[in-house]
Amino acid sequence: MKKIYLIPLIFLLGCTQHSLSEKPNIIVIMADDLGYGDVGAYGAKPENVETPNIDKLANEGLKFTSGYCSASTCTPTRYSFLTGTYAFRKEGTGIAPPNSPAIIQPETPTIASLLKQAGYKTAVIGKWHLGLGGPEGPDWNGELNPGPREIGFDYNFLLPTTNDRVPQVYVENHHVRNLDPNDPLWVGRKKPSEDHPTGITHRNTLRMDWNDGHNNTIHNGIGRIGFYTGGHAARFRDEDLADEWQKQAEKWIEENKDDPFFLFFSSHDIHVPRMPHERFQGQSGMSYRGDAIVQLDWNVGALMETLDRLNLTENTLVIFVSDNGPVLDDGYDDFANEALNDHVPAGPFSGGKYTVREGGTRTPFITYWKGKIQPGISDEMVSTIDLAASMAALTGADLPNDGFLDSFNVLNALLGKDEAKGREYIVSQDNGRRGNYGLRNGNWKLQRHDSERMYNGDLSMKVWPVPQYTLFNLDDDIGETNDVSAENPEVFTQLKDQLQSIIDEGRTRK
Ligand code: NG6
Ligand code: CA
Repeated sequence: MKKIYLIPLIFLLGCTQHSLSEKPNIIVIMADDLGYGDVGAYGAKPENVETPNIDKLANEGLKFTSGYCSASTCTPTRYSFLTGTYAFRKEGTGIAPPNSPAIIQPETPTIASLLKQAGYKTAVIGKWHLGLGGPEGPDWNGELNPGPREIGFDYNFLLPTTNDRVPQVYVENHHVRNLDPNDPLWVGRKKPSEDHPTGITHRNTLRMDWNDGHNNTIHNGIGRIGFYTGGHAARFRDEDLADEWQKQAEKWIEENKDDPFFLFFSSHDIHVPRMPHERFQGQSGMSYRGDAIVQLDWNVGALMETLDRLNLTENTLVIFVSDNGPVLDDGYDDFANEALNDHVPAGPFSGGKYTVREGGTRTPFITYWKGKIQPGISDEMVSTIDLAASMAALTGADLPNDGFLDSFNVLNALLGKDEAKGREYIVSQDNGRRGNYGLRNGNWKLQRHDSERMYNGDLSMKVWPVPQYTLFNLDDDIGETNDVSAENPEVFTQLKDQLQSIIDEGRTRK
């Protein structure tokens, strides 16, 4: 008799384990402006910069050689990562200014809202840069609503835009943290008074000089984009951001570890102004740009230690990506160029941030899940835009038909399952709408430059005119230097048409 009861019990136990493993915790670590060649596992030399913690994820997880973000600037990549829809489909998705209203409208389905519906606790900690507040823009002294909480995040702890833009305050849920009502925060585009100190009037007081923009209000000895006054008690030091992200992430994970959780860990490193904590300054063989990579790597290690300490590592899928390719001089004199040595931020690719060359969007891309993902290297094409559909497939979440218009389920490729296929093609864009596009299909790469200036750029930030359409064969020209459109008219026409229909049809997910 006993046996009869045992069988269903074992069966039941097996089911429980199975359904538990379908809802692992999910952490997406998104770096800022980190290039393909900026970490050890992707070729950075130890004498220039060491990244043992990111390398561990790559070596013990799956390292993608064709992992992409969808745009070569921040806001459009983040928009499409969350919504699963290309940013070029929507107006107003270019680099968001300090007073940008929320770009993603409340109730828009996002990767966070679908995981929340699947029973996850959800949070975003770190850089946001997708706007806050209604059409009038953020009410810094009141409620910052809508924001992440209106699109599926239970909790947010944010740097509102980028740290070279004002203001330097944290936003926790709907409010600026530590704001003293007697010292209201004002943020604007115009100088608030004649005597307001700026990077121009008080240039000799700066700790880091600017060379392009970044010369409005000064905070912490650094000129910023935009002006602000007040909110002094709420302001932070640039040097403390990385520690704060870890502190908040650790706290939130501890509080939510009993449920499956989704954490979007959005580091500001290695975006300008690069001002790492004192303990990281001088730790790389390069400038603060290298030291910021060391700091980012510390963040990754600290987060993994937290998972280990809480016994969560084997039940957590960690995905490491960047929001766009690398840039050296991004408007501050931080000696990123001068102290580069023989480091190659974009690895074998040309271009970087702001371009539709491979260097603009092909970045480190790692999936790590102890015991579940076999260590290896994958050449499959995957993109940040696919994470929504793929995580839906993993967790059994519903993917509504009217959302996630361009997100493909590449779960098996992300998990390194045998024979699993990634995408057949990759679309990339630079900034905002009606800009420039890249389309990679197999070994072919089409560049399309629509913007009025029709420029192409490299890491020197020089721009030069190019034809509207060019074609490259990545098999023997990974640097996209030799336009072979004339020799390959059929492929050229096919890729031009394919890109046009991707744009015209309004969606690519069937
Ligand atoms: C540019 C800034 C650059 C950086 C970028 C946004 C100037 C001259 N350049 O406009 O420094 O802030 O915007 O970067 O102001 S991103 O990674 O957030 O997209
Ligand atoms: Ca960025």
